Amino acid sequence: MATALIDGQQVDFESGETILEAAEKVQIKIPTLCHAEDLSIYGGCRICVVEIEGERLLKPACATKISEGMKIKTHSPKVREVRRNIFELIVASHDISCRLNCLTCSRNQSCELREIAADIGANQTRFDPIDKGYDDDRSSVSIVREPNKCITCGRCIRKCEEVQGVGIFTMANRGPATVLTTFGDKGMGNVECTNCGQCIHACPTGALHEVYHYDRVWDMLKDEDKFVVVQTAPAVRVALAELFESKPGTIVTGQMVAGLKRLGFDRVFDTNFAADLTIMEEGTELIGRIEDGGPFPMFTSCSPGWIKYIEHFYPEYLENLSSCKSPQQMFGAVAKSYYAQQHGIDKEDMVVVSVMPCTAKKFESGRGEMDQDVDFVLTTRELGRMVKEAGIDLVNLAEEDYDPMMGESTGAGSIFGSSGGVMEAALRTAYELITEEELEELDFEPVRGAEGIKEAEVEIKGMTVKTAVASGLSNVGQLLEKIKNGEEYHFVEMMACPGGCIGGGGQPIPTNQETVEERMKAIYEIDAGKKKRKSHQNKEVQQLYEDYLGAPNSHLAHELLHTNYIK
Ligand code: HC0
Repeated sequence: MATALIDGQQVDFESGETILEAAEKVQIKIPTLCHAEDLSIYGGCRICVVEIEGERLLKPACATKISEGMKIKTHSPKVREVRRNIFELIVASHDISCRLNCLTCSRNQSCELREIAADIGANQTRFDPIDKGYDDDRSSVSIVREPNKCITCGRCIRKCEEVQGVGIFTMANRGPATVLTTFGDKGMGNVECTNCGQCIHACPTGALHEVYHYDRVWDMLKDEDKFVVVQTAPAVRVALAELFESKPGTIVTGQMVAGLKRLGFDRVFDTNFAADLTIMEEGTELIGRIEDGGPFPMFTSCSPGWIKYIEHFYPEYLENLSSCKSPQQMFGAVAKSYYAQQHGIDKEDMVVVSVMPCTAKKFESGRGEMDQDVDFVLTTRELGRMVKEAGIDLVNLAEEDYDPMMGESTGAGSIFGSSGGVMEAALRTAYELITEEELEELDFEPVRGAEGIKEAEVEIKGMTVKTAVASGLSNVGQLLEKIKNGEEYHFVEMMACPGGCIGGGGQPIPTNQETVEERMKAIYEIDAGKKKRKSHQNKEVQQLYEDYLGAPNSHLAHELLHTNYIK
């Protein structure tokens, strides 16, 4: 082990470590901007410069390897002066209205520029801001890009390319005119964007954010002629509290239901109910394919970012997708038919709102295949804004229950929010339906956890069912390549976001490896705490089949709950 000195502290390091990594070990925080742990090193912004004894030029700590005997100063007068100058130049090239409109920016609570200003002791901005004068990119139904707020740190470019394997962004122009844009400047809605929203998590400022639906939802809530119902996705309840200063993984299911009732929703329902319904449909479809010999692998179809990915990059596999709509869409279809009919509500007067961890759900709800069954999609962040606007102290509310008929869920429905959850939920049900025996061990450990690709084999009635799970689109791409090269699976779960929906593009900022793991633990805690942990035990789902749909995969079920994505 080699040693060096950082601000007089001796630090031991392994070969290949950067100055930034070594400094962390001795509790020295060097400010960074273009650097992110899950991305490759760029070294472009220079905020992390440090002084190395014997070297004339300052070096970026994120991109410089530490070596034996180095003497490094992280906040010498020279370093502090240069950092402040760099910061002032970055701010000058940032949105001219930033200083005036900071309060209304989407990142007013989490802007990294503000954090850095505090970290480097910035106390002036001497340069006049440049008016870049770019138009906002509002071509996407999921994501807005505000180029004037972009500081060209390149984090969204690397996130989209390296983590998601897509790569819709590029830098254009040179010098102060440098701007981040989409290829050919076509706009995010006109390129191969999957709407996953991971770029929003990568962005340090408010240059990227979701298309807001919350003002429209406020309008609906005050319209007395509308019957407004809301559904909450599995992953929202384990993340929402982060917006109210609670730790990642704090479970606020009952408080969230109480908060939604206070906001004025006529009924508060659970997407987890629809997740159980999805398992009845998808499990039956899988059993059918096992009996009929394929087509294999059967791919899950609930992640809309994954659907867009396969449409753009692997259309030859579209027929392998399960024909099931996602739980969000199944919920909308059932609410506007079964629930409306049972309660004498005119479908035209019903407004279905979803609260999702996902920006791509906004795109999904408007797809031609979906009959406008979901009217508005709020991200977890947008729900947080509404709750704050209403002055509700969410985390301290007394817990309330979901409304009946579409509010019950099992542990299987709950785990949909985590990578591997749909697979595990489907296997619990498929096993019992095929064997007609009770499944003793419900936890399928090999498909749990945050790794990008997981595989498992399950014995069901003498047959080895081969499964795989991938989350994060570059992992999805890798698994598809493996399949293309001849690897055979029966059932494959694909989720666009790293870690599954709990890492979705609509979740609180920051969403990173640590927050994802805490949310994941909470999801399995919810499952373990449920009396019923298999979707086919859901009494309200059983009632829905008895009163309305008939049986899984029935004609009516197909009409309402299934679709096809065509090349
Ligand atoms: Fe899903 Fe999800 S995609 S798991 O199937 O993101 O249930 O629809 O709600 O949480 O959005 C279910 C659906 C969700 C989560 C979402 C995600």
